[in-house]
Amino acid sequence: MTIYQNLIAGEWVGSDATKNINPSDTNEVVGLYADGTAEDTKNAIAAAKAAFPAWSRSGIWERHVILKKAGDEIMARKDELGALLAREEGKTLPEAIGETIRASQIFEFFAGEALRLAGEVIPSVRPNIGVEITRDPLGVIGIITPWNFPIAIPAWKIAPALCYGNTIVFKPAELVPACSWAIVDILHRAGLPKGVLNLVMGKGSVVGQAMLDSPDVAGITFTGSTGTGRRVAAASIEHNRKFQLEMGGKNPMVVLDDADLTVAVEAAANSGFFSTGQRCTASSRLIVTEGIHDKFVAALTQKLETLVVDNALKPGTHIGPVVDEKQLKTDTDYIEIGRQEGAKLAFGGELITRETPGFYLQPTLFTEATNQMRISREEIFGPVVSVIRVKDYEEALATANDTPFGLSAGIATTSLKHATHFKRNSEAGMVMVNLPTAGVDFHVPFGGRKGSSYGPREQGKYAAEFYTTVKTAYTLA
Ligand code: UN1
Repeated sequence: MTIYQNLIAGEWVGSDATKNINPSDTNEVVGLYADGTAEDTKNAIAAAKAAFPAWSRSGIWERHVILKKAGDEIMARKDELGALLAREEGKTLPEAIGETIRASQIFEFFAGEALRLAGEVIPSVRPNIGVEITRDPLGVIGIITPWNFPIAIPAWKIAPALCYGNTIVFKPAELVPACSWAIVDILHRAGLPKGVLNLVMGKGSVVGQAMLDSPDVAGITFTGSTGTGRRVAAASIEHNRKFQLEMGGKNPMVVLDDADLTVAVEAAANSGFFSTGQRCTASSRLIVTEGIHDKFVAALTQKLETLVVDNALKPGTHIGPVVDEKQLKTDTDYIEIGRQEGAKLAFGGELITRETPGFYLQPTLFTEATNQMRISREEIFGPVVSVIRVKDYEEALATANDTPFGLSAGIATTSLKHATHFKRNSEAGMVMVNLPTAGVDFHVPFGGRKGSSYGPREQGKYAAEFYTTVKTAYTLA
């Protein structure tokens, strides 16, 4: 079997490899992907550092052309790359193709942004002096991405990093190297100069650690677990390095008595269970007022009965497998915890077998949960959702905000008053009215508050906040 290698200083290197396994069919090896070492990582950082002066001064047209070519090729290959994504991560083929399209759109967006770089010219408070405010790139950016969005998250970190003139050392999640390899191959062939984008696949404890330890990495952008995020933060402060973290969520969706029941059930089913609940924007707490509670639970349960859990590539599958055995164990452990805490298992909770051996779990719904239970406070990252009954809107809002996280929050209501109040008072970075908490646009800011995020927002033109540093220049005229 071919080994998909790391790209360091414009050369494909590496002979030791790890198997990339399909979670829908664990007999299938998606491919062999290089296992980078600390030495590889150091070489990649050195290459990125050497490539920075020229790339940071490259013309914006060159950046535009390369980003645009990448966006176009990803779109042209959306079905093939989508299938690869579904095979390595386990989300359904339509979801995977949708994510691939999103990655393409992100490259197209930043291809455009490259042509719109601008600064400000401001008169000084002193006579005969002009002030210019510009944005400089940071330098070498370390990119560390999670397994749940194998193509979109790499795209939304790589595209702005390049657009604003940075060079990159990129470490994708060990579970999903295939889409990352494909993006890097596309950008390499699109004409990126040597060393501008380096790919080091491998273990977090080896490759990630070498990135954290390097004084030559000027910024790290990380999406993943809260624990690793804290390590990135501590190591980055040590090196006076800029860092951006996107971590967990325990996103609430409030359902009020006046909600349109169909809208509420669709939004809850989508954000709780699609992508197997493996999204940091998933709603895992459904906070439902008394008057609609029983009707809502009955309708949601009915909906869950119709959802097909099966091989991600099979037409008709709504929910693919859990990503791997470790995550499956976390999910089933939490289901046990929920039972012991006294929540009522209203649907699911069981492992299922399908034609192909994989990590299949029923969508699982707990009712009669409280907001203090561990299943309501800790991020599970699986298809496990709890329903919390509340008296009225005020209690719903307070419960929604009573969480260590603050990424996304939703409300299902037909009341303008409550929708408006919720948008103003929700302590989350993103608020959704009559929409799922997950599934965001690619051209507007993404990020959260409290324990969910740290540093500037990602995506859209707000991405410049992280990927550049501001310079103020004074000139005596
Ligand atoms: C989405 O909900 O469309 O890891 C995106 C995650 C997020 C991305 C969610 N960073 O789930």
